[in-house]
Amino acid sequence: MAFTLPDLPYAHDALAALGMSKETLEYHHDIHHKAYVDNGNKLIAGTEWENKSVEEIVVGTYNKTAVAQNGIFNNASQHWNHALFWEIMGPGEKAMPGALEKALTESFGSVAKFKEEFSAAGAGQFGSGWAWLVKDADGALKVTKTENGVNPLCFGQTALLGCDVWEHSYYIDFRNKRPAYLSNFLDKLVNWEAVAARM
Ligand code: MN3
Repeated sequence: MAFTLPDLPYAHDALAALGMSKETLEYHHDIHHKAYVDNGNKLIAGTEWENKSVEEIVVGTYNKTAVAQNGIFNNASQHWNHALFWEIMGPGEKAMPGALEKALTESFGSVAKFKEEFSAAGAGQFGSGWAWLVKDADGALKVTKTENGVNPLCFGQTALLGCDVWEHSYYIDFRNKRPAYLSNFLDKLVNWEAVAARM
């Protein structure tokens, strides 16, 4: 089915005091994410993917060698990634639900250790990509990183949290300081209620 650009779940200036400016969200949501939606729609028109869900398209076109499938994958996957990214940030209360705190402590030793591991994954992704907190098929929580638009659906994992580490996500607000962007993301931007709801 045709992709649709979701509205941001908050105003464009709602995260400015937390380190993600109105200008970043105007470029990132209104221009970058919209381009993935528009290009994806052009590429799936008239193909076998036209009436499939975005999840089916991501899984079905991942790692295929045909150039046309690659283009569809990149745009579909980035559309899915960004829809998740907007959802797991927010301007409101940032308390972490107890169930999530317990799960992170069990898997990583502490919430602080989880944050360290997540930041290291994002900072260590060479070039464009994403850092993730995922739930594996066996229920274990893990930190991963992926290149370009690849996402956890490709590996049968449930994405609980994703952070865009493409330069367009942080260059306006943090210039080249990706580690500072990542720690700000974890400490100020993540809506942990939304992350817990994905468990
Ligand atoms: Mn992006």
